[in-house]
Amino acid sequence: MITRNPCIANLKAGYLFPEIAKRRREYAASHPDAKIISLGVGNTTEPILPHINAGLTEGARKLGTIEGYSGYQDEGMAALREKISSVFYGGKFSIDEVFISDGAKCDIGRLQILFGSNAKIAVQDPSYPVYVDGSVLAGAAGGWEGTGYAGITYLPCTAENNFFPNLDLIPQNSIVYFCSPNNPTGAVANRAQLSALVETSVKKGCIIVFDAAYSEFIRDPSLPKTIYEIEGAAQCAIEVNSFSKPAGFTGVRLGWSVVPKTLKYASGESINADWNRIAGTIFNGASNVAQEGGLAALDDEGLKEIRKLTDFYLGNAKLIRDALVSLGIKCIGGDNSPYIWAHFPGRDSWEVFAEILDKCQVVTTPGAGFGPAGQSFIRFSAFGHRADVEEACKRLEKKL
Ligand code: PL4
Repeated sequence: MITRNPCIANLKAGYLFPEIAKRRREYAASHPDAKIISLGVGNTTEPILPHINAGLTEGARKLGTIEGYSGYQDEGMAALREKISSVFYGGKFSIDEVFISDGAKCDIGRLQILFGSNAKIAVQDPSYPVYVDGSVLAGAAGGWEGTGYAGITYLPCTAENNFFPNLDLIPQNSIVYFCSPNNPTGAVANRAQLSALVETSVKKGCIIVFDAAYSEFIRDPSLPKTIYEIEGAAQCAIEVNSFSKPAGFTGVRLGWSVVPKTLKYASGESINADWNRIAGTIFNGASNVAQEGGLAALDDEGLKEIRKLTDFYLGNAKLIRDALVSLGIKCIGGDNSPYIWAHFPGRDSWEVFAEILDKCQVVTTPGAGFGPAGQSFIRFSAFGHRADVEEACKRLEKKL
């Protein structure tokens, strides 16, 4: 018989989001009359807006015609790669530095294969669980050690440091996962902070994996929407991004990664060339239909729809944050991000999760699920229908 992959055995718990779904199901089973509202998983709820949807429909129609049919498009449509470079990066990157993906999470997994089991990892704590769990699966954990993984350095992001980590903790020659606007805290790093991150990474020989999946929620014009607004970033950063949240493509599946040709290993070899090799070997490209939708999302009309959709979710975020603040609960996030990070000092976050579910029939996400520094926090997601969010806020105000 084959033996179990020890990397899987190294995982310390199940994946967070299925665990939330399981607890919701268990609660529903024992409370059949409860009208449960989810402010838990960050899953989009609103229909794709008409212009972008027409792009998807047109993509499907074209596939049924001899002149419009297309098959494999491994690295993605050239037109979409060009459009991404021009819309998000001022045309700074050539199309062979922009790789179309089936979503940011999928590319993060492939990046973990790229960097392999010898990589030293640094993550913001708390952070999107895929950075740690995926690294463990790729063998980068280096074994289990007490409350953490040897080989993975947690960078605490707490109220005391304004949710921006102490960069001195970043190990030399490591892969640094950094997410801004942040999931789960909702904090957005400012220009000075990102400049310090880039400077530190260059000095220490690190590569930043910058997750900008929520960049379209930024409303404060002084806040960088991409790491490449920072000088020197093309020497030390890969950026992953996604159409999931801004265009409602969580189910459609479309994203991209930027891997500049200026990125090098210690040996001087090209990271871009290796990424091309990985992508070409274990990925067969994003759906052509999704890519046509992505093209529509990035023209003038599509960008207006992205603004409208993200404004809608930010409206939800304001309602949730106002409701929590009215209860005297300290919160951050929700202004340039769809997540609100609420503090329940001295409390266990799974216990608070259970209390909110029990008293309000509202599903949230316990902060401890995102890392040790998430203890005593709850993440509220602003993805939901407006009527559900309003009802959830009423229940929180009345019953919490
Ligand atoms: C539940 C920082 C959500 N099943 O859709 P993708 O793959 O382009 O993007 C996923 C993603 C990437 N980067 C960040 C994210 O927060 C997310 C989505 N996170 C959440 O509630 O934290 C959805 C989670 C989904 C999952 O496991 O990703």
